[in-house]
Amino acid sequence: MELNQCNISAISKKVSCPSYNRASLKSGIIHIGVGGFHRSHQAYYIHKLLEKYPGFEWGICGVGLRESDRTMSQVFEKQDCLYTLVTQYPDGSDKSEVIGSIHEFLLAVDTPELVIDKMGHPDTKIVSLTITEGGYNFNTSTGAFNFDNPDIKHEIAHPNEPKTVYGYLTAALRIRKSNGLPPFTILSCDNIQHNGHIAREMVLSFAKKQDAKLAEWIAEEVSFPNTMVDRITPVTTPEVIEYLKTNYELKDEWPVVCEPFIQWVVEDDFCNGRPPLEKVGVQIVSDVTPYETMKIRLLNAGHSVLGIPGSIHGYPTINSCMKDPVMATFMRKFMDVEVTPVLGAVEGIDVEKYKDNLEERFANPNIKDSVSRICSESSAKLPKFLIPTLLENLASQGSIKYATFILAAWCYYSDKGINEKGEPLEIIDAQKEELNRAAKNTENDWTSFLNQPEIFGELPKNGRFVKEYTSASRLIYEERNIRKLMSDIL
Ligand code: CS2
Repeated sequence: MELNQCNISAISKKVSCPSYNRASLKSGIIHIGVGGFHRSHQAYYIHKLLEKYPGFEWGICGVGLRESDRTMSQVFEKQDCLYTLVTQYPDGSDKSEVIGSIHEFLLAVDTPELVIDKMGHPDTKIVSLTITEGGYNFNTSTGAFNFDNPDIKHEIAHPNEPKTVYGYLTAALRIRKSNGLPPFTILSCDNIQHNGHIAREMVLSFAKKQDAKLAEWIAEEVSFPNTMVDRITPVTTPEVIEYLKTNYELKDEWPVVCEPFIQWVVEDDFCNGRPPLEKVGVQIVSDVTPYETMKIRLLNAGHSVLGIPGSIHGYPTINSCMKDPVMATFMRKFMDVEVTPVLGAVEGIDVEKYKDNLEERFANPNIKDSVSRICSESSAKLPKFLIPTLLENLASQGSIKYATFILAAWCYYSDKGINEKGEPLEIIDAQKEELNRAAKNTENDWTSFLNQPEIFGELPKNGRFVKEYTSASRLIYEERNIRKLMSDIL
């Protein structure tokens, strides 16, 4: 049975399907960057609202900005934007549901004017984003907007020919302003600290160059709430597609798998209304900072602390790393000894329980989150997720051995490109070449990898760190047994 709107009533009853009328949905939300995560998280919350409240009619119009979004567009075309979300429980059971909250999808490279019209339409109240760190177009070392990007240059000169998220947002806001419409909220759902502030800063830097009057209006009228998002969503594998076929006779070309845990913490700052998200478990708060710091430094850094040495040893997934008591204990010690002391208390959260819960989530045997996904874009992740913890421990004379070992292991990972079993590593990183170049000379100069100021900043000037790093690096290269070294550190 192919998944599409016509076939909904014929789909196996074991799979729940939308009970609401999708035809009457209006695109209250335009979402840019429809990947697995958006579909397991925000689209799921909106689906829940649509199920619960028949009068609620906000659908999501998905937008893909890049040529690489074409596959999603083609799949959605066939499937009427429907997809199956498979939640995998630790006990091996799962729940499969067809999600219907995304009701249209536009591929901007094919129909740029449709995307602008949609965003400029009175029904649009929110434009949300999961465009990854790279999509924000800031210089990682200075944090400033990157005006050297050729697409940005083009958009500044030709405001009616948008290419990036900035061109689209300003083109649509310009229309709204001149039509006397209220703006939309720009809702960043990326894993970046202060994601709303960053989105605001970047949009304003761009708009000021393009149209100063518009920039003023945006500064006054548009809200950019900060949000913290959380749900582990591994890359969809062919096995999942097969699983749906065999178990439910359902043909879905691009389902999504996720863990049962879900969290969304959002600041209550919406300039043009918002869905009653709190009714489906979203935490609406006045300041998201403590939640995001905790999440990024424990969950995301914890993931890297498993994923980097795990890759080197030859474990394929995070749950396989967690099965190894050496890796699991190393990760917990990192959280207890290095993160917790500098994190301090988080209001309303029992940090010990949060960490226990993380261990269970990471160990979920059915999630099979690949180490390559976790290690992807480490050059953007580690400076935000791990290095701040290290710097704070250096300042307070705290422990640095776990975090430092991970940085030295990352050098080895970037240098060798194979694991200790001799198998090739799948390295996904925009800085892959630079990382490899910096790492290559390690055996002549133990700290050569640290000569990347945009990643390590002032860290290489700290004698205590350099000493610890040098000894970790030497051991990793000379002994070639990452697991044994980790066990020695415990
Ligand atoms: C992972 C995240 O890629 C990573 O660094 O840690 O994708 C993680 O799975 C999510 O943030 C969980 O919410």
